[in-house]
Amino acid sequence: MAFNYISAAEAASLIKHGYNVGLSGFTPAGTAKAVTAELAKIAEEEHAKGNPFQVGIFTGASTGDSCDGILSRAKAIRYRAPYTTNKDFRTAVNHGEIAYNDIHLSQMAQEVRYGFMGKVNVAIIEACELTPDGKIYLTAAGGIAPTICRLADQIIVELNSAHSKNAMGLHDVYEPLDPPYRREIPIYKPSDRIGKTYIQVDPKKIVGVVETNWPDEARSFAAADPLTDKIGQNVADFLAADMKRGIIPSTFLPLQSGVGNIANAVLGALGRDKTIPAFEMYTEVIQNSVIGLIRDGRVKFGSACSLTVTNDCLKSVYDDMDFFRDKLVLRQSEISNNPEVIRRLGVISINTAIETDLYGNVNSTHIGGTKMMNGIGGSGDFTRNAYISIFTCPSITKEGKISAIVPMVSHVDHSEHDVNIIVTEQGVADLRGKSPKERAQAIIENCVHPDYKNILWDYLKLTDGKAQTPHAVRAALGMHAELAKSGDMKNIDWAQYK
Ligand code: 0RQ
Repeated sequence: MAFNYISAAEAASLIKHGYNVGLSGFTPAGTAKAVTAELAKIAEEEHAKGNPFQVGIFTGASTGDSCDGILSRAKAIRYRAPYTTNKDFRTAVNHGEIAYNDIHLSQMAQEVRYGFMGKVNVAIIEACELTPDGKIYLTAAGGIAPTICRLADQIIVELNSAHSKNAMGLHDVYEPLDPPYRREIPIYKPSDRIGKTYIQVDPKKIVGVVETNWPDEARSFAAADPLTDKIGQNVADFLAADMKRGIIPSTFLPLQSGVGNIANAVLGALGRDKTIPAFEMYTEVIQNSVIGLIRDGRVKFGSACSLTVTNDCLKSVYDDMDFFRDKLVLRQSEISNNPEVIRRLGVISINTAIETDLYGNVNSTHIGGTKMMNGIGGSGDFTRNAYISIFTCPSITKEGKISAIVPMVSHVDHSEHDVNIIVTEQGVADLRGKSPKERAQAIIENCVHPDYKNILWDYLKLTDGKAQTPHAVRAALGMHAELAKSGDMKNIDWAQYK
């Protein structure tokens, strides 16, 4: 079939106020970019005329500035799920301007299919190739693309020449059936392929093809510093010791690692530690560090939802596809983050906390209990189902005025029932097999910054010390209240709670 080649502005004009728009991509990788940038202009024009213009945006994870940034600045987003990292979007959410539904990334596609979020009117899919019979070849991410293609009334394809056609073959496209017909997802090792390399759509649904040359908007991360290096080394030493005592099999287990500077440092340390054998990744995001480890032979295989790498790094992968083809696969987020598969494979998860409490509850999303940072992302998918779930964070932040370890977290994303290990630059608290009181001791002794150790021991003295989970309920958020009052948690005086 001959497609209708149109400009990004023409494509954007097909999107009406009140529509729900589904986008390809996962993180800025593979996200459609050109049409949303034009959509922001339409929203601004309509707002200038006094007309309402807002849409719902459904994606795999976060996007780049061309979606969440530009659209939130244009006040064009009514509803958004499941995850974002954009600063302007965050400001808008925390001013109550956007309805943000922050959910586990593995659940996004199925919740759209189940109808929890309303209809998908338009899907915008970034592709490196499109065939006349409706085969769409994705670029650097799987996301929720097959689901939104199937459910949307109309599909717009952004054919982006900034992505090499060498991305063809990288993907494993598989959409599970919904209950009561769902079967097991037949992945028994990270490298198993169970689907097709493309999305098949009815070509008649493709209402426009927009040719672009727009590189991915993935940011690069800061180089490791002594603090992130120490956290990374603590994780590597812990895993090496667990393998030595037979808890982790000698062949090792697949790893999941979150995004960011700490995640990069952890992977760097694991790569350098030759007591850990070459390993596989069953993860959601592959960052630059993993590409380096694949080249070095330290990572044998990477299964992920996206290649969230710098553009130089992405080009180097596309240019060397003969080497990478049997070492990488990109899946949809409901497969890369699937609880059934994560538990079957025995994935070891490593994610970053904003704060943790004395009993092992973790806050990954809310500053001070109310302000959204990014969202839970995939951290819950992996933590709950991991063979060993690890959280890392610096023991203090903001020049020591904030302790990352507090009596009670101000918001819970991962509960004490799911969190196995906490790692700071101070050391490692192994919470496995421990009662809450034993966990509190391990966390204060091993992970808390020296400036806060006595403060937390003194908090425990306010409790009766006997209950299953000792708390002095009025004082439990006292360190947060002190931060709000004086700007420094260290100023807490527990006497006021006696
Ligand atoms: O503030 O930006 O002003 O410097 O939070 O903290 O230490 O730079 O760490 O960038 O790795 O982010 C948990 C937010 C950590 C992230 C979180 C302040 C701190 C700093 C950022 P500044 P860092 P990171 C994979 C899995 C949830 C989703 C997830 C995240 C800023 O890792 O969003 O895991 N995770 N997904 O100063 C006040 C505290 C604070 C604090 C840190 N206790 N109080 N501010 N900060 N702790 C990805 C996907 O799912 C796709």
